[in-house]
Amino acid sequence: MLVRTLRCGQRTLDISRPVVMGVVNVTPDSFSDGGIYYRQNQLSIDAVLRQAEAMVISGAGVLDVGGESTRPGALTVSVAEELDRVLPVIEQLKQQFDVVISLDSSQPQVIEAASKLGIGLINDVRSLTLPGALEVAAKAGIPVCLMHMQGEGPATMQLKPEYGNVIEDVMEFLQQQVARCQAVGIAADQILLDPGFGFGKSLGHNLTLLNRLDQIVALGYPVLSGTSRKTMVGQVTGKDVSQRLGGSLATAILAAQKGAALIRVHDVAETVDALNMLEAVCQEGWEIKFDT
Ligand code: 8Y7
Repeated sequence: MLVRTLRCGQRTLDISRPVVMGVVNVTPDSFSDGGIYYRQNQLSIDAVLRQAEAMVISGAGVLDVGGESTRPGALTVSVAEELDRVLPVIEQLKQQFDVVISLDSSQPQVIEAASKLGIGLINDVRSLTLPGALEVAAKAGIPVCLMHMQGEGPATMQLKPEYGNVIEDVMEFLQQQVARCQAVGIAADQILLDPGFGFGKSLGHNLTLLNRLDQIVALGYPVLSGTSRKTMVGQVTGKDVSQRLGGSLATAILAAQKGAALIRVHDVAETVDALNMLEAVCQEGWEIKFDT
């Protein structure tokens, strides 16, 4: 099998099979986990580290640390606050765990500070469009995940999503972002793409994008898929955010089958099991290997 790898700073990620990225939200107001690390508005780094450890033991290859809630309608947070939230957590995660640490941020100052702490991936839902973000990302020399979002940001993106052809529009946007990255010297093998499920998209848009994810994969860059516990899962299953595991696992499997390289999830252990099951069934030569 062709081994595909992603150079993430000092670490190299084997992406010849889908890698699970565990979500580490350092926000008091995340929609999906509701600020589980906060007690009376005080961040508990211990609680974050325990959760991260469980994710690593369960098989996460990447931990995605974010200090800005990007749920629909979320309020903005100051750069100082974001730095305060994420830097101590990144520092500890780097020390304690042998996985790639990804930074979920759009702010150039946060990206710059975190890259000095040795993060291995920049995950920006705004595709490095804030002034200065592209330049600090290029300087960091680590992979960047470019995500599609329609609208100005989480505050307004869900008001009225509209597309000519959602696949074509998303692919065109992503290719424009690739060109911007290459113009500042970011190598092609350091770029990941993401259709941005839930970011300025109706249910129909999200379902179409998942169904046709292979077309985005065919652009030739590793694709990150993030559907875990999202509204699209709630809309189909009729379930509240705490009851979306089954629906989320189905979307993870679909994304993996269509070629996604990274699957961003809250429920790492369950997703790893589901992906291992998928791999066992799809593996070439399994008939021989498991013949009795
Ligand atoms: C995504 C993401 C979120 C996603 C990438 C949530 C930070 C909302 N979603 N990053 N971030 N892709 N690359 O529900 O889909 O987790 S936050």
